Amino acid sequence: MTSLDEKIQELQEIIDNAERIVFFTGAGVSTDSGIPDFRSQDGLYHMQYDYPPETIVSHSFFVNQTEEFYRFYKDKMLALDAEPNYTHKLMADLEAKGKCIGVVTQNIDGLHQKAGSKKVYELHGSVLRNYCTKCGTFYDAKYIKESEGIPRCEKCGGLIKPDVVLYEEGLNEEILNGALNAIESADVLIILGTSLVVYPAAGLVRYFRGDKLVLINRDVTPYDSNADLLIQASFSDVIPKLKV
Ligand code: CNA
Repeated sequence: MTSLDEKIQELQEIIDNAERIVFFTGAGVSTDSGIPDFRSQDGLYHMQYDYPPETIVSHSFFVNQTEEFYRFYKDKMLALDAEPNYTHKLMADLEAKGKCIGVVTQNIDGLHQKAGSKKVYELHGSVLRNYCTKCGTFYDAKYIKESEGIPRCEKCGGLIKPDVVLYEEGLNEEILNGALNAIESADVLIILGTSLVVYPAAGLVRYFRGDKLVLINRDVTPYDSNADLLIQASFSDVIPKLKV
């Protein structure tokens, strides 16, 4: 049985020898920044609401129960004070060093960019961008957070919608293609902090054709047996030990 230290050493060697790393991330990379994920023990699925989170962050719920949607969304998904942690920073540092060619993320919190990552493919959009559904006027996340009840456009009174891909909505094709190209041209794919059960996003990892598939996650995922290196641990026990 390989110890955690040996696995971290192996990961360090993979990173040192890599030329085109792509990271594929999920909500787990932001839990150390204080943003709850969906499926962990402390995640949003284990908290008690009138509806499951999956139902609330769906297109039909947004349309039919807009006030309830925004109550949950502002309370649980808009963490404007959150700061990037060591996991976001590792990816940004590897990009600055020319070793990372992109971060494909399911996250909507903007923390990869805040950490300094430039090539970020946000499969599910971002809470930082919001648009009036009538006239298209842009609003920042602070405007949404500070609005009373349902946020409305100052210009035309239209309903404002976050630029976030809700359940039942399709992914942006340009972003999807960019993410696919990055994954296909990577020599190392490092998957972090995702349960890999939300499709079509999770299916993208199947397009990897490179040398090493690394999976770091606290809980089991359906892709564990595909990994060349599987590290089942908390990021706090792994990432700070790596050198860029
Ligand atoms: P998920 O299904 O909640 O899975 C998260 C995974 O991360 C779990 O398997 C955990 O084991 C693992 N994990 C959590 N914390 C740690 C840690 N500290 N160390 C190691 N592993 C950890 O989340 P997914 O991203 O897979 O699900 C996709 C959804 C969640 C996307 O549509 C996101 O938009 C959505 N989401 C995003 C955010 C965000 O942007 N920060 C927050 C909550 C939900």
